[in-house]
Amino acid sequence: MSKLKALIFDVDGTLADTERDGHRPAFNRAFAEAGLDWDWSVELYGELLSVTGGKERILYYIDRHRPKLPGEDVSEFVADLHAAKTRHYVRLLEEGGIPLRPGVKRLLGEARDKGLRLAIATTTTPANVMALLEANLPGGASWFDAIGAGDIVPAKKPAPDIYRHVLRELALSPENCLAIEDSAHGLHSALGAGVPTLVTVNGYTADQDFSGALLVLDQLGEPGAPFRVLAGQARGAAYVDAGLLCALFAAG
Ligand code: XBP
Ligand code: MG
Repeated sequence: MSKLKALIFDVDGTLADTERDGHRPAFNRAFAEAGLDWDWSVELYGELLSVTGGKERILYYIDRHRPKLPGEDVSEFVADLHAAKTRHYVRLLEEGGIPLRPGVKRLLGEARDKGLRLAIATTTTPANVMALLEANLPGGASWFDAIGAGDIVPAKKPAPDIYRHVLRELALSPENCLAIEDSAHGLHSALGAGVPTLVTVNGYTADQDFSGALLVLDQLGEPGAPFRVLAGQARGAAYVDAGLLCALFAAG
């Protein structure tokens, strides 16, 4: 395998566990604000997460659960609802509601110290990325050479578009990069662009199929708080650091 030059991080579920207690309540607050009696439970949201993109997820919900919606222009209705949801979500992040997952801040710092470039490839709305970083890593957005997010590409994950976009922004080949993802959609998107991928699962994705991943863990881990290996070889490591990632690459 080639030399590792950059780490490309997914956001939701990877940098932070944002879906259950972040995006989901933000959607529900937007629905209530619009006078809708829609309420996405933790369980229903797990079903809806099969669709990436908040606007696409609302459309899927309408199609599957609320087909009798008044015949107004649904796309405009959904766009307005999603904009309200994003306002609620950003506010929730600004209130410090969602911390970074274990090991994320440490790994970002180590990667920079080791001269690895950093990037983000996510389906979520750009404002959400900036709010999450600012709340947890003030000024941290400048650590990333490329931030590919939301509607910047025509097709969202599992399509490879967002990873291909970030690779172009980095001017790097996929084999010089490592993606860090949380979901099967994210893994397929990265692999579709030829980017080797490490997966850290979460409550919504633990049972998904991660065939093709370099390594599947329950989290990145911290010194004294080891990860659990779910698939692949961790070479005796107890937490993910830049050294392990470079060793995984060197092993080929
Ligand atoms: C996860 C998504 C996003 C979020 C909601 O993105 O699919 O749609 O669930 O954010 P990723 P928006 O795992 O690629 O970070 O409502 O802004 O889409
Ligand atoms: Mg994700």
